Amino acid sequence: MKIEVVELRRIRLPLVTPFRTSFGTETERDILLVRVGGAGSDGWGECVAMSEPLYSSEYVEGAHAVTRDHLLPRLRSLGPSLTPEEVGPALSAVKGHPMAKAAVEMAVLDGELSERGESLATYLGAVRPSVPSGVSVGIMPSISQLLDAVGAYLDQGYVRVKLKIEPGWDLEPVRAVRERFGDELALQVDANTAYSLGDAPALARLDPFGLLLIEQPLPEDDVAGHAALARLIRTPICLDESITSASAAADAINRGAASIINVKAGRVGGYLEAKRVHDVCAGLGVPVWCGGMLETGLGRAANVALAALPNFTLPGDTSASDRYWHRDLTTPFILKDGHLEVPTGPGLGVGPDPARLAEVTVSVEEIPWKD
Ligand code: NPQ
Ligand code: MG
Repeated sequence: MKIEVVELRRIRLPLVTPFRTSFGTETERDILLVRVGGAGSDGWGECVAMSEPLYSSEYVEGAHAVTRDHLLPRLRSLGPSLTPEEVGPALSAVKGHPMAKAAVEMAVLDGELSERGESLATYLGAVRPSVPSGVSVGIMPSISQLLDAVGAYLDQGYVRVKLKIEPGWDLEPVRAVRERFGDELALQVDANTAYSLGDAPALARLDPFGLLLIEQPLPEDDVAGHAALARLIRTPICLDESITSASAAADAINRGAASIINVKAGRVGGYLEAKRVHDVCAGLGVPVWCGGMLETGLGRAANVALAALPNFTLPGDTSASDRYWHRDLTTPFILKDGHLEVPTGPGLGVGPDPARLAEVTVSVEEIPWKD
């Protein structure tokens, strides 16, 4: 596509309910959006960085600064016309900042594919018209509130439940959910790095509950620890934070640290690398599922397209818009029989509703593009 203007926009969206994980509680999202304007169409990218560096080292102010000061100048040096495939290589000299890079690449993907009239799903290699929806359930003040929340999500049709856990909120919530909703419920847990290898005996107490997986029990950089833990517990280990690229995925799998992989485009630097994670895992016979970072309809659309690839054989954290938002930025994603439809329109297949966008915008920065 030929870029004529780039805009960095910050929006504020309140969550329908506070979301507590082992690393903190979120009540609203402060989101960086990237718009690349071309002759014919706009492309939108959504940066999944949180306001504080608690999930990973990135955070929204840092992502905004690195995008403006280090990523966009390199993108501009590619010349007036560029393809999505050129974005990653052009930004690779900048170390780290995968969420910022992913947002820039997503905007160019949406812009280019919109011009070509091709959907992101088709471009990535989607094989399904809809994807099964799981829901991620935060740490609650009490077991009874947790059971009410899980019951309400099951009534809405979610096909898989993930409980956020931490030391002191693990065995009892899992036991209570199993007792109330039965052994047939597809149930998994996510620790967001809250444990150490010394907690192996406590984590082994989850073994009898038939969990699909335990996600990221140990710190991001502790692949060896996860391999050791995998020999001490029966629940399959799935890695999220540790998987920063396709080669990191292959390494973790080959070292016995993970038998399932969570794929998030923001964590690995973009949807093209996310597809490579999918491909590498498929080659090694390891199933993957699509993670979530409390995205608006823009990021949600891209995640749903990604989740339609063949090796996404487990339901993802691809929840409906109303799991997080009173009103989404785009046409909302709605649960139909526990599934979300994969958009078929050009690019993301959805765009921001102008009135809603204006309502939630906090700042807009236009980046000079032409010389
Ligand atoms: C995970 N996501 O799988 C993340 C964690 C997470 C859906 O569980 C603001 C932005 C708040 C990103 C809270 C889910 C967040 C966030 C949790 C990501 O580990
Ligand atoms: Mg996770």
